[in-house]
Amino acid sequence: MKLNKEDIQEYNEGLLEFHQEKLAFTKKEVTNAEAIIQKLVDFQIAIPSWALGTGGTRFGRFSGGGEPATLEQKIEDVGLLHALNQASGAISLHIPWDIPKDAAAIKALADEHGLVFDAVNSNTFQDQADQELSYKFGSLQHTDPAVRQQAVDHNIEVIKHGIELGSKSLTVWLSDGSCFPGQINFKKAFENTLESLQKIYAELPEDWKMFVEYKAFEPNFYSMTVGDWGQSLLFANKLGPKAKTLVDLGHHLPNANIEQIVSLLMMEGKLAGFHFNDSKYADDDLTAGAIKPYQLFLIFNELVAGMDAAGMNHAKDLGWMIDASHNVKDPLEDLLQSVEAIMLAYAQALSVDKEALENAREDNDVVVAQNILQNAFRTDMRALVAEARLRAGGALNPIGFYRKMDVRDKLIRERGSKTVATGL
Ligand SMILES: [Mn+2]
Repeated sequence: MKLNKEDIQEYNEGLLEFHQEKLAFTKKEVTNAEAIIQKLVDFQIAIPSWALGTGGTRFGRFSGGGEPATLEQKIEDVGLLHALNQASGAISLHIPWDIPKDAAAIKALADEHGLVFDAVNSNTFQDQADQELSYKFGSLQHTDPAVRQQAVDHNIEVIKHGIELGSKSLTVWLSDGSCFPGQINFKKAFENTLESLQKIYAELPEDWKMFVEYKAFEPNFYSMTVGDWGQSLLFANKLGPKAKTLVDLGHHLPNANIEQIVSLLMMEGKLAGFHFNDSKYADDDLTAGAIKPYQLFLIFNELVAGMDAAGMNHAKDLGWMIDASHNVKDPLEDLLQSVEAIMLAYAQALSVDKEALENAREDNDVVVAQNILQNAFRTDMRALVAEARLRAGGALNPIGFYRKMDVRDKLIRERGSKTVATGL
């Protein structure tokens, strides 16, 4: 299904007066409000093709129905999100869950919804039905060169799909590691992985990047071969300029200072981009900003500072994607909440007086430095984010409109209550 622009406009008119009052108040408080609104209009966050269905845990999965069963339906769902918020204009495909059989037709459909293709993602963390050799003991790190080659070939195939769709990056997340002390030789596992990654890197087109994503634990529980940003950066530095480190917010040990990691990766020109989600305990994959919104803001504060210092385009030069799972919510509503939280944190970071902050730091005025950040975080930016959506043609209240139009019920009627989207 598709949303009608006129319906969105009519809905917005009913909310306009109150919105404009709020906006006028925020503009009094935030001196660079217009510049922030423009940056928000430009900012797009990719939606992964695996996040459109209900997620689950090893204890079960409770589908809400109407899930997209095909790649075409997944593109339609991202199209719905983009029509609502005008900030989800990209989709990130996971191979082999979403192999485009007719790339030209898929590209045309995406184009119809105003979507482009973000990073393509390979999968060597599970065995596929038609797969010859098993990844039970790793893929790119495997002791058997034939398994490593199979995993390399898969990644090269993913690059080829990406080229057909206009993607510009390959994200490699490996579950490689070990579950017990003594199981693997750490050095050999690293060297095998590096050699495998080098073979994949050699196949990247000139204007492509390789995103090396790290994760502290799970599914391996003793060691992960790309376990933290140090290991990822080591690989990225050895591989070359096209390889960079991808930060997934849920992939750290508890209480890691992610904003500091971001700052240093940017200093090195090695930050690839982000996978947004939130967590309380581990890789919980909850809605961005649901648990630690202040951390999300502090990360954006470093991102904006680092991007500005390097003269980067906020919207284009780093990869922005949501990587979350929705166990108890409508996936589309959850994704709308995540995008809103990311936009709010970004807007708050854009409002920070960088010069005043740097002066306070130089003077060791701890109180002023802390206040500058906390004041920005405590400023209500919802009207600016809504205004950006309004100017771009989206809904003032995306979830409100989604519910008013009974979108989920319509999807259930269209697709049935038993469809299952491929994914996690
Ligand atoms: Mn991720």
